[in-house]
Amino acid sequence: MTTKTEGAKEAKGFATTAIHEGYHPLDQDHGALNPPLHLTSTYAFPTAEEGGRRFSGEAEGYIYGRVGNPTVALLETRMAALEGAEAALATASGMGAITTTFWSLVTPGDEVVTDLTLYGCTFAYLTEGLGRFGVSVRHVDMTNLETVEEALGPKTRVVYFETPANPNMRLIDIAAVSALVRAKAPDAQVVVDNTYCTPYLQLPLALGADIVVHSATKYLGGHGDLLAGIIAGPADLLQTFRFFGLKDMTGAVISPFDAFLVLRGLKTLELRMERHQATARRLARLLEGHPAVDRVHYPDLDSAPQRALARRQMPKGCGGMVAFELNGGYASGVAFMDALELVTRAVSLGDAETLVQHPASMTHVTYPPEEREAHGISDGLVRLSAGLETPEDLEADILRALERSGTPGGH
Ligand code: 7XF
Repeated sequence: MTTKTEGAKEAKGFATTAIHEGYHPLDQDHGALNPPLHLTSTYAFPTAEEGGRRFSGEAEGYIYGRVGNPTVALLETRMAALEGAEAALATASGMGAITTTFWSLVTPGDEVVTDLTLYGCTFAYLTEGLGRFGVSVRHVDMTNLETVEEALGPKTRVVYFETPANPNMRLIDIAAVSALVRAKAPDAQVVVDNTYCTPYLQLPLALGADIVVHSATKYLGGHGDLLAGIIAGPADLLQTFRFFGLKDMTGAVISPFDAFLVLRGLKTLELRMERHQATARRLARLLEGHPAVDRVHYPDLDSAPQRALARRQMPKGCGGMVAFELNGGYASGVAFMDALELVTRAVSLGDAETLVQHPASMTHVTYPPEEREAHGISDGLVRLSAGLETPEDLEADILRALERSGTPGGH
């Protein structure tokens, strides 16, 4: 009989890892195909002395749900394998992953260097949150390496960015920025939010980054039924994140049930990402060719300014997100959204349902209005998360909405 430990020597393909890593049914008492869901907040110690030894770190074993759970541990093992990381830590949400990372790393006087465009709550946390505790944040155009170099210094502790960025799809060169940080600010950690791509499309650690964070609420979960986050990186750092950042600073602990659902989502991640991005590419081309549309942001289009970087950094494709601006700006954007019948008006992304939202008034409303444009979030920008529906039905809905919205050129 082959057990998981004997069979797991050579590196496996992405989907095999996403389905099998860390669990073998025949290693369990009942041979259950699916990993068990351990709904427990605490664990019995065989003796008082053993309990003490676990607390002091002399003995291995579960102590309490805020520091570990077997179902959550399997998700962490699987995500570490998929990201090519030594270790991973699951959290209650993407914001839980981001805040746990920062609270573990920074102290007053430290500096954070970040890109101009970030998810709205990440922006709010860095500026309103960390700023109150003596950590300064420098927003620079990270598509320009000279600007990044100028911003780095002896106080830089974290270099943080999303690529593709939410919501405007700008790309940051992970390898180039990581090499620059190694040379100019060796004490800094490069942290990449890999939510838009997932490890199926992009592996930041292999390109030189130190840590990856995710909103697992999105593609990793994949069904719009949970909130979760992931951090992946070096084992020693992640140990601190678990026993200080997560345990003492944020308490942003994932529910074992949500960890179970993310594990289920991972089984179909490769299939779903292929379908999401095939549809996104198709919709991006449809929009680009439509007279009512002013600009489409999708890095795989022939016209995309960062196409060469996209090919290098995301060789399997650019994912399922598309952003665009209609000729009539904000008014046309909302009229278009209201005219949609199949595509759902909702924030979030990576679900089976195609979702559309208006960043300036929704996900990125946390930016001061006068600064939003400078951060690449125009008032007319509409963001679409391509779902898994029949692509022809989505195309028909979008074309109909463009016609009905009275957008200039929409007839
Ligand atoms: O705490 P969450 O699981 O919602 O994740 C926060 C988060 C972190 N990084 C990126 C790139 C994200 O997009 C998100 C969440 N974004 C959603 C959105 O843009 O629609 C949140 C809805 S307000």
